[in-house]
Amino acid sequence: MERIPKLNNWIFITLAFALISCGGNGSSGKDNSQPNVLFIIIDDMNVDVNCYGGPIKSPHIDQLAASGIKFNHAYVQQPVCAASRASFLTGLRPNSTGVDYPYSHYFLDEVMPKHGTISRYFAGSGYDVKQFGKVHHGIEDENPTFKPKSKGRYYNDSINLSFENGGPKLPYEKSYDGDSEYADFKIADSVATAILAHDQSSGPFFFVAGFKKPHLIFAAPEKYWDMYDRTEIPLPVPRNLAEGSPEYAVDQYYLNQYDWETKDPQTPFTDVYARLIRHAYYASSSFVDAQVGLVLDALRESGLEEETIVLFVSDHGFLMGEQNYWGKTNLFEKGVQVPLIVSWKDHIEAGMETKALVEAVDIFPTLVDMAGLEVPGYLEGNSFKPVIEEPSLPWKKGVLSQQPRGMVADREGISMRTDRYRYTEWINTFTGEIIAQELFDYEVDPTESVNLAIYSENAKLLHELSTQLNTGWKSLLPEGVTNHSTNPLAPPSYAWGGEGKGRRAAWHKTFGGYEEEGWREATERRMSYQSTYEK
Ligand SMILES: [Ca+2]
Repeated sequence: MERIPKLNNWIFITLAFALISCGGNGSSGKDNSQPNVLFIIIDDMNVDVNCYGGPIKSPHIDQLAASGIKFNHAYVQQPVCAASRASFLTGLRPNSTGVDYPYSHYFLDEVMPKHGTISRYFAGSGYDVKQFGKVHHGIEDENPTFKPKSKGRYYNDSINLSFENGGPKLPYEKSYDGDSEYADFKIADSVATAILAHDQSSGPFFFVAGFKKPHLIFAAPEKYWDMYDRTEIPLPVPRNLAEGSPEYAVDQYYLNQYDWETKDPQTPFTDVYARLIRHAYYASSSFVDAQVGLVLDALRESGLEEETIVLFVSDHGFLMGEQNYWGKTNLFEKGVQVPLIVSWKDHIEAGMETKALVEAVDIFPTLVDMAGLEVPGYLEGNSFKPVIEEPSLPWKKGVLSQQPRGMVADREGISMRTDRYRYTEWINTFTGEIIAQELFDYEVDPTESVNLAIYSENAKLLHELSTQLNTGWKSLLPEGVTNHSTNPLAPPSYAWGGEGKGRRAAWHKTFGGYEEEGWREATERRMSYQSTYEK
């Protein structure tokens, strides 16, 4: 149900605060009219949570949704940790960040120093900024005011011990330890402590709470497993890759990382094993839901709910056996759709939801806009504050996600979601040639079981959608909304750090040269290779 929020109330309160701040605290340099921001980021949580109609028990996330507005069509720009976070933390799209996986040299050496991140923007606006847990992927933000990064291991200690002693690398674990043994509890506890210790008279806070579960391995204490009867856990639909979709629509990477039932992507899991893995993911999700609850409890206890915007999001979705696939890095609906909730007591009416299409890249401008700060012109998202004020407002015509494939990203899928369709175009990244198309119509096939692009009667529709997609994201903005950003196209991702070793090796094998020569020479060499190929 969509209802109109208490707009007048918001305006009244904003005006009242403006009057108070004009008359009062100008000399301190702190503006007490500005709201706090609590930005909660979950790792690998899809929309199978209860408040999105799914089977995962998520009472605290549900409660947050019931207290504000729930976005039923929110999408990330690239469905993998590093690329998605690089995008929404900077407010830039993947073509401008140059990040695939992990963070690229271009991003770290040029984009971050030039533009910074949402946290740095709020820090520069006088906010007390602290980041907790997993915010970026693979780096700690170097700004010394952003701390502490919570100590606590990714898994619980007993699981680490099992791995270290040569035990199987299972993708799941039922633990008999308490919540407090997990990193996510320690992160929640740090955030809660910081909220309760905050002195609002010293200025607003911008706290980022980055949780690590339900990301693999799907681990949780026993009590979260006990919330489910495994025999009642639904099986994935559709069980097989959509009829007519290319096999690289899913990449099966995750089946090679752990000791699953089968490492053969062509062999689906048995029903028994599929239910076990889903059970583990549900338990791990319910566990992180409880940690989110600790943070929300602290906010309530602090008495700061009316002064604090809460934004909850996951960094991307996750397929749980749909399309015969278990993992991320795919452009199906459940891979790119994320839970997105915004709550602000007495400013946003409780219990609203919207079907407006929004993108994770919109989060940066939205939070800045809601806080009453100036939205930087270089951002490649647009504030969706108008949708929060009017959930039925006609909004974006389409939203975009992308996912490269291969160690040197020789092909890439670019996907557009409209109100009714998903259109995905797979291109050869050297030539730009379209090598495959996918089309799903959610009015007739909500689970994406048939790729309608294979039917000739859809040729006209495919042409229209392809034209729309290739006209670019600015053409998909709502009527009357503009974006004047003009950022340079990033060079192809040249991977940084130990995690990028294999990718860098593949690059040098394909394009020649040595790793020591530096990323700029390597990316320039690849681009010249591409232009040669085009001739
Ligand atoms: Ca992730």
